Amino acid sequence: MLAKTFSCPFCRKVREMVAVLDLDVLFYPCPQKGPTFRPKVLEMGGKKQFPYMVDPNTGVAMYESDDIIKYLADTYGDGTIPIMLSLGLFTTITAGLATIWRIWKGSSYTVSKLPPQPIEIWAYEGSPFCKIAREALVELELPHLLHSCARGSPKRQEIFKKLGLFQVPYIEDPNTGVKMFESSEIVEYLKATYSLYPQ
Ligand SMILES: N[C@@H](CCC(=O)N[C@@H](CS)C(=O)NCC(=O)O)C(=O)O
Repeated sequence: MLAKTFSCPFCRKVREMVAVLDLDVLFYPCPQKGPTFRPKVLEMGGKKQFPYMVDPNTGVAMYESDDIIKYLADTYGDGTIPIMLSLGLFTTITAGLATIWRIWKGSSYTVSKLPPQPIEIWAYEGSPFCKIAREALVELELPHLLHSCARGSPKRQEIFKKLGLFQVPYIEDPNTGVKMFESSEIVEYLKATYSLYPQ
C-alpha cells in the first residue's frame, strides 16, 4: 500500500520505481483536504508526510521516497536503482519538472463517495493519457489497484489476450462491473459515479 498525492515530486519518484519493477500496487490517494487517507497516514505512521508505504507482504512501513525506492529495489528487484532515480536532489527536481505542466491537477480533493472495493487500473507512469485518468482517481480520493504495464511488461500481452487490444489507461470497476478504455471517458465515468457534485 502506498499513500500519495499526485503532483508531489517525491511520490512521482516512487511511482517511477513501481513502473520500473512492474509492480501491482494498491494506492490510497491523499489529495489536499482529502478527509479519509491523510488522517490515516498520521494515525499509522505518526506524521502527515507523503509518500508513506506499507508492504502487506513483509509488514514493513516507511516514509521517505529514497528509502522506499531502495526498499522496493532490494525486495522486488535485484537491488539496482536506475541512475535517474538515484541522484538525490537532482532526481527530485526532475520528478518535479515532470509534473509541473499539470501541477494544479491531481492534488486537490473533490467531495466523493468512497467505493467498497478499489478500482483496478492498468497504466504506466509517463503516459499522458494514464496521468489524466489517475489524476481523477486521486482528486476523488478513490483507492485504486494499479497494474503497472510500462513498455516490456508481460501484463501488456495479458491485456491483449483478454481484450483483443492493448491500450492504457484501462479500468475495471468491481463495484459496478464497468470495464473501459479512453482516458476522457474514464474521467467522466469516475466523476459521474463517485463525485457527490458531478458537473
Ligand atoms: N524527504 C521526504 C519529503 C516528502 C515531502 O515533503 N512530501 C510532502 C508532499 S510533496 C508532504 O508530505 N507534505 C505534507 C502535506 O502534503 O501535508 C521524501 O523524500 O519522501
